[in-house]
Amino acid sequence: MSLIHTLSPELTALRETALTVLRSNDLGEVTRPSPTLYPHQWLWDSCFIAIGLRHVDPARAAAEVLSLLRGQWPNGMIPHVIFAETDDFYHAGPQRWRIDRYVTTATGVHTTGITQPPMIAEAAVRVGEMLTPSERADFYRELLPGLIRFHEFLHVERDPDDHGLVTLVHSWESGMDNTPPWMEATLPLTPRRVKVLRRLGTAEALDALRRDAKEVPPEERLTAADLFTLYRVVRELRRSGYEFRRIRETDVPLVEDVAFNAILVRANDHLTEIAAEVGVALPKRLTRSMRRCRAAMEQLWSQSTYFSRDFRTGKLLRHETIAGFLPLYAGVVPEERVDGMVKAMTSPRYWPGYGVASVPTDAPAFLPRCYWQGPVWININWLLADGLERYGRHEAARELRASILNLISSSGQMFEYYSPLDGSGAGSNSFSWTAALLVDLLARPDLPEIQETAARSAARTGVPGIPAARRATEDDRPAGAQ
Ligand code: 2M8
Repeated sequence: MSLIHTLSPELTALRETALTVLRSNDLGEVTRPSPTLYPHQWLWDSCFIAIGLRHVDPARAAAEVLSLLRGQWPNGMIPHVIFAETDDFYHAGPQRWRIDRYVTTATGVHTTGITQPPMIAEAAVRVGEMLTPSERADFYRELLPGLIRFHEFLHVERDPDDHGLVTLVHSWESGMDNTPPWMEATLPLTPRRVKVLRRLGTAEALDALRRDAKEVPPEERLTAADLFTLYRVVRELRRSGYEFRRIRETDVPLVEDVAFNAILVRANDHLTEIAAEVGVALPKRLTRSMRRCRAAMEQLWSQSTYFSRDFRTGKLLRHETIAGFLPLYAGVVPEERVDGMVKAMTSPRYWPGYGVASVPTDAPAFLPRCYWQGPVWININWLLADGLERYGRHEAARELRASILNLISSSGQMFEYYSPLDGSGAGSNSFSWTAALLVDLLARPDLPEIQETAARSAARTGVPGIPAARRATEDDRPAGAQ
């Protein structure tokens, strides 16, 4: 498919690298996140992948989105992973979940027993933009019944007390597996043998038992102690038959996750748009839940940011993370808060020069190359840029996209995540959503302005993509920050 702008030779080569990654991870009608670490289909990965693929092959992108329905559960849940048949090396494969004891999925495929951020409606609308009106109507009609059931599942099964907010039962549902609020919420479930090893200061011994750190150094992943705790949560979920009313009787962490709910609010808007376009009326109960969810986001605000909340205690989990900015993407932030949030996001605490970090650089948990404990993730930065734009902060959005462009082009490779301090790549390489969202960035109509901003920042500072706001607030660092 042709691009709006002619790319420079460097960007043409970078785009080709991205397309090669997408091709090599293509399993037919689904795309795996990466060749070794993630050999199956993940829910939100497929959505971000479709957002990139739409520029190359819109029909294939639509198929990527629709393929998620293969795994739908009878209760409407769309699972976080649909397992490919061939693999047996993924560290949390079908044997951990044993879902066949409890359900039969839409097409009999094996899946996990949890879900992931509901990016499907967003992906559908973005893919829809690239289809002809009649292709789009067909695509929407095929997707809609399953998508409605998924949103109903979230609002009913996962909000049984009518709080308005949806509750997650595993940090893997948040997609941000080891961010500090989730690790705090999960700590009480630490298995006894892990506690003993921790006490003895020998928890690293567990690294020998983990399968996820064969391709990626363990220090770039969550700790073995955290990983084995997450496996224990899976065991508890399995024993509860994956039913929320039973899960809530256990000590499984239950979190009203701010990022997930923000994505859901936006997805609800998209769902409404999709249904209207094909003349389908959404169930009344669902539209009521959608309104309540949007309004309930306000309960997550405190002083200067939004936090996730513990479902059982009703207490906010007061760890600042990038998730606190996603209400901008949802469009639920009152205008008087926006400048403060943008200032925080573009300050060196979050944005020391290479995109917005997942955890602020002065937080005790911050580790620049460790998974969701500090690195820059391209998908969340994509959501943030979109949120900035929604609020008319076009310059900040452009700076952010320029920074991401510089970040990916400086390594020339599609890493899973990058250090916010020096831009070095970490985690898995040949990572699909990095590739797909780069393709999306390069297809933007405002690419020339983004490139100009990127070139200016790099030339002026020597550091790719330092935002204007940072220069203005160089002295803003909180006392005690490094
Ligand atoms: C990571 O999570 C999986 C478990 O779901 C894992 O570590 O094995 C997360 O980064 C998640 O957000 C992502 O969807 C998944 C696949 O890329 O990997």
